[in-house]
Amino acid sequence: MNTANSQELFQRAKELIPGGVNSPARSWGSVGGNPLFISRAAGSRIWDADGNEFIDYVCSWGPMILGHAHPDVVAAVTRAAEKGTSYGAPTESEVRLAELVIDSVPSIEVVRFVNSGTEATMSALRLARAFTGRSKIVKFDGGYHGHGDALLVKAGSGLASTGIPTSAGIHPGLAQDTIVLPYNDSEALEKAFAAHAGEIAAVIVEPIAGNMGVVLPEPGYLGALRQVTAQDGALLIFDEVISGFRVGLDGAQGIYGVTPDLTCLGKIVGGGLPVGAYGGRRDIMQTVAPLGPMYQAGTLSGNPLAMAAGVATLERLREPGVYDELERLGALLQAGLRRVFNDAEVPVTINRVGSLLTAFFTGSPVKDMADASAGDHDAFGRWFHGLLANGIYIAPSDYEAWFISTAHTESDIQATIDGAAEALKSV
Ligand code: KE4
Repeated sequence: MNTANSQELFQRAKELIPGGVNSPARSWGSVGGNPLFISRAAGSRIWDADGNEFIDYVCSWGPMILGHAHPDVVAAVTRAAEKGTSYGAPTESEVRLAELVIDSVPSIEVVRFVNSGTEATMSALRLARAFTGRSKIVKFDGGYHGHGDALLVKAGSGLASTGIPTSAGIHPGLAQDTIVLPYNDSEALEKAFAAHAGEIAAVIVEPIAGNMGVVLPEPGYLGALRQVTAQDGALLIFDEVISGFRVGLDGAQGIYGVTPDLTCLGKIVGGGLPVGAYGGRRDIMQTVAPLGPMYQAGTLSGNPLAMAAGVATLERLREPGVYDELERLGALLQAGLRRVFNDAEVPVTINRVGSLLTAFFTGSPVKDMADASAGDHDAFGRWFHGLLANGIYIAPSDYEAWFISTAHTESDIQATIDGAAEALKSV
């Protein structure tokens, strides 16, 4: 595969931008080689700077659930841009997107828009500390909630794949107030709350983990989180930046029937433009400035172009049958991959919820970060490059997810299964 233009661009980028990338998750450090530079995308396809075409399962790490350059989204953003790109004042589009979010997400009565998932989780934690007057927080090993200081402790996603689970530069005072527990371990949770009764402001959890690879909550686990936090007076925060609008209009909280006190959103809610959101119980959100003492602000929060992309995306997701089709395609892909791994006699565990999945190179169940870490990452790296050679583009880490869009077709899925079988020959 000719990648000369990507290589030349990467050489230039490395001189100007740390590691040549604006997010370490895009570096190919854990799989080897240099990242491809993408020049355009449409539907389920992306093209790199050398014109190589791929079926895309990164989908911008989740936002592109309608596929790339969806005509309705492009038209909405274009119309918005022709009226100016930012005013720094409230607009109707923010009201419209807030109505769509509040109508869909069970826990959200009031919502504040920000510019990223990181801003959403940072703000939600600050809000939890302001509302409860408490300092400690609980997160889970392998959980990734963006790069807010308090949360870069034993985090997943790019930290796991680059082997720096806890970032340098985190003030010790912050890190010591962050309690990290194993995911899917109710006993460890109960012990932590017994040891820190009345001290914990919030538990923040990915209700479907997506940053240790996709890991599902064990039956009853989310309910246990809800019960323990409610009993102690701590807030429960669902970080649905990945799962929000991905696994259904009502997210993981809708699937599992557990309602948190606050929910963080990102990715899909902005339709590919920079939007994050945090929201929840009205009494808690009254603490947020200008109503209350918890301050959070942003020049481009509620940006009209980003709002237009989010509104256009959510309006299409509300159409009948969208999530049934995503489930159908996800099930086809999971079954096909299981078949080709079995035929190749390569152990695999594929965790999936709807159009969100990860293939782990292990024959054992993957229920937490320890299980995910035990996978054969070198074999994954070889498979990653084999997939690329067969026109399939997935995240350069098995601590990430595959994302399927409504633009993916059954023939895309079949081509992916065939390509995966071919790529397994080089594993
Ligand atoms: P952003 O700040 O990247 O918009 O969102 C942070 C975030 C928060 N919560 C969850 C559950 C997330 O998955 C993320 C970001 N996800 C990563 C990939 N797993 C984004 C890719 C990247 O960091 O470049």
